[in-house]
Amino acid sequence: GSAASDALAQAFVQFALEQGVLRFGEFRTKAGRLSPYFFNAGLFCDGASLGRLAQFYARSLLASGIEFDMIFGPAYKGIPLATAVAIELARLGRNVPFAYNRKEAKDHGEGGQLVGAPLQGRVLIVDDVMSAGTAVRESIALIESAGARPHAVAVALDRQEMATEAGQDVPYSAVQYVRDRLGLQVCAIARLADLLQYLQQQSGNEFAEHRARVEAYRARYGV
Ligand code: OMP
Repeated sequence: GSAASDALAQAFVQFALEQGVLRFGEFRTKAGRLSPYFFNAGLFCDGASLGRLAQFYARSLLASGIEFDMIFGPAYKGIPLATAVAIELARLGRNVPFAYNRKEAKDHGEGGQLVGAPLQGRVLIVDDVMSAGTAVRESIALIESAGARPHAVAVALDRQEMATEAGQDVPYSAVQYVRDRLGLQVCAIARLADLLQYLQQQSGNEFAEHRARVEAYRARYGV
């Protein structure tokens, strides 16, 4: 990335660590991998930190030059993220429609699975993390079945690890798959490489240990 996006990524890693959203330990990922780090966007759980998170998304989106007509937030965690990003973009003078889905279709009242603006045009998916790529594929299918065009994806963290196809690891990441095979544009505030760069620049044994574990994880699952 550019110097500006590198600086933004480093500031974001620091912010996520300070907020306790990015943690070290032993975590089981959705794809069943034992990870020495985990990013839990649900822990941006007050107004100020969610607002700052939205600023990071908006800045990295604007820097990416990605164009889009509306925002989609996949249930559950994508909903507050998409909402906060839409508010931040409007504050910056770019008011765009947004929508989100329910996990369970409603059979009364307005009915249906989608809430908010009608899904149309070039849709930007706003979500938390891309690992093996299951979550983003669900969003893409949902947008296509509504007759709209999945055009881009914005995530806070690209874990830069092998995607899975039918439960098998494949030698490319979910981001690479979505970008190169599906033709969507992808914007990540930070990537695993940015986390490692951050850890390299910290002194002290605590970070050295985390760094060694994260390096080992990348050697096993990284791309
Ligand atoms: P994939 O569907 O494999 O791309 O994983 C993405 C999802 O995994 C996210 O939407 C989260 O639900 C969860 N996740 C995190 O939130 N943070 C992480 O650091 C790692 C994961 C994960 O399970 O891979």
